[in-house]
Amino acid sequence: MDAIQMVLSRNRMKVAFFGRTSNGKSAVINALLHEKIMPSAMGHTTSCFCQVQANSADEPEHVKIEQEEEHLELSALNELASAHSPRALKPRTLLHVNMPKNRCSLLDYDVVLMDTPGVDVTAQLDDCLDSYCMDADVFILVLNAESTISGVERQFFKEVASKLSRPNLFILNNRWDVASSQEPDMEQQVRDQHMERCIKLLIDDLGVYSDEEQARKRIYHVSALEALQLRNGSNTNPTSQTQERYLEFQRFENDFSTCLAQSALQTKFGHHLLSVKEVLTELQVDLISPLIAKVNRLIKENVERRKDLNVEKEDRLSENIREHQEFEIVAEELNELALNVGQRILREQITRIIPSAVQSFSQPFYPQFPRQIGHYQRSLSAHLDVLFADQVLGRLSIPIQEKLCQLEADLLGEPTEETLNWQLIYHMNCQSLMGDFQPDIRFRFSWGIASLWHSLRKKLPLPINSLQDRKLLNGHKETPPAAPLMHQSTLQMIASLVKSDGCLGTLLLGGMAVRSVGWLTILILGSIVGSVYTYELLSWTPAAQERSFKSQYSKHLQEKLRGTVQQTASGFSLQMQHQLRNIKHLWLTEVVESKNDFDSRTSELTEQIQSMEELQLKLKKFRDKGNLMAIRVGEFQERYFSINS
Ligand SMILES: Nc1nc2c(ncn2[C@@H]2O[C@H](COP(=O)(O)OP(=O)(O)OP(=O)(O)O)[C@@H](O)[C@H]2O)c(=O)[nH]1
Ligand SMILES: [Mg+2]
Repeated sequence: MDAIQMVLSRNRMKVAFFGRTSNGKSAVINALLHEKIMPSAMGHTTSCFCQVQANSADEPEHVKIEQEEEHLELSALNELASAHSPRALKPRTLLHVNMPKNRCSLLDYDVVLMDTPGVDVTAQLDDCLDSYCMDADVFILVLNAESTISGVERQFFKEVASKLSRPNLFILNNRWDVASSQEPDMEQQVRDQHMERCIKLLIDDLGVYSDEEQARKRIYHVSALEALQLRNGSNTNPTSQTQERYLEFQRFENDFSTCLAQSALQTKFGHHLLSVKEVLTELQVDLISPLIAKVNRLIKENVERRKDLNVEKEDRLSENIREHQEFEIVAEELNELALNVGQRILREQITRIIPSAVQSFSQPFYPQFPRQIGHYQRSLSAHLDVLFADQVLGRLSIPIQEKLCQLEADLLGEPTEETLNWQLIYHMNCQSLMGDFQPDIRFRFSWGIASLWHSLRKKLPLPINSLQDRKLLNGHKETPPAAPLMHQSTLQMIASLVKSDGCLGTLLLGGMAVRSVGWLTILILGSIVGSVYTYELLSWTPAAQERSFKSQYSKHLQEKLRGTVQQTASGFSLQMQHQLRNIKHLWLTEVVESKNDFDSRTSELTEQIQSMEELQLKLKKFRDKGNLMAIRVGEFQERYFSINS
């Protein structure tokens, strides 16, 4: 009972007492309560259905008529429930008798005792029986041992048995004290007769038991009156027969309590037990097992995903190594391009483009105005600057940029804005290179001594002091030449002859010639020279002077540029390498980002796998607990429910 009380949610167990009038139903209840609570007297006494139950802790004992709010004193019970009282309630009424729990241990177990009017009265009250009594867990038939079981009682319980399948039924042959004392010699025979009839009722008429032994255990010969007297202290000196009957009453009380407990287990706890088993099965089949399977599948999927990710990472690493090797090859090619092609372009500019570009340069040339020549030179320089820049851009910068774009596209997917806009920086600035240019466009007779001297002077290093600090035609000042290295005395003599611009020198040389070849020869030669001189003088037009200027300009510029080819090409290479470094930096950043992304995805997957494994472990523990609980429930069921079955 304690166990049931702990487990059940205080659902009350009902015990209904039936029997003919004056058989002692109310007396039995009073004996169970250890005091005379219910009206009990000779003749028809209990006038209505009386439900004795424990009240809530803070409520005083009281009686209450069903459907009414008023709480009446317990003493009103005798007036309301006794058919002998003028205020007796009608048989259909239900009266609640609320007692403190501590008045009777049975009430403390939330048992409701239903006292009823005699079956000779209640037989007519089918509807009341149905609503007040048919939900009882235990039925107690109180017979009068002085007589035998009546047809009314038999009929009544047949109806009960037809409405309930195998009701828990106890039969009390009450008033055994009176019955056994009337015919002491016949006691055993009477007892056997009662027993036989009751067994027949239980097995044959009602069919609640199939086994005679089982039926026999539910039949008692008691004296409720004696039991009450012993319990309330009014009989302090019981006879051995009284004690014997009291022992049987106690046996009934004990069996009835056990049955009540069993009934409680079956009707109340049994339902919970089934629910528990059902819930455990559902949990196992519909929730835990599918969850474990699902978590298993997720773990496997994530482990596969992590494996794939690692393979992908390894592939990406190999790809990066290959990309790096390709990068180095392309970098080498580009370096080659910048240096070698750069040099070739620059050399082509010097040898081929400068002469043709200078010659094709077209702008009015006014040799008579030195300032105009300077302006002409600046324009020509600017023209060449643009031409050279275009050459470098078209033949070197664009191919290099295309290769850089391709490289970037291969490494990064697409070229960056910076590389798309990249080009070699190349400023020629011919004007500053030609800062020391000294054009000489004065007329010189090709056969003249001065001209020959000029030709010779170019081949021989001579001091030209007289030319120092002379203002040049292009507006520049002539810079002093390098010091002579050899033949100074001889060459200085010849130089002094031609320094007078051919006049004195010509006379001297002419005198020397007359003396050696004769006048006629000289005259002929003079005519020829004169004709040639005249022709050349007339041919020395501004256009011829421009051509001479351009030729000198070209040669000078070529000389200047030859020394810068290597350095300029190295500059191209440096610019290209700078851009390469930028591309490499971007690529490395992407490689690091990609690696970090792989690492973070891998660790994310690892975390997910770990948490799923933890969940799986918990689920398995939960499943094991469920299994253990199912085993315990099974054991419990076997232990407590197999008694009745
Ligand atoms: N000697 C003796 N008298 C008993 C015993 N049980 C009950 N009585 C008396 O029998 C009379 C009737 O008892 P009740 O308890 O009122 O009987 P009941 O079955 O409740 O009767 P109704 O309420 O009318 O249906 C009372 O005077 C009791 O004192 C018993 O075991 N021995
Ligand atoms: Mg009664």
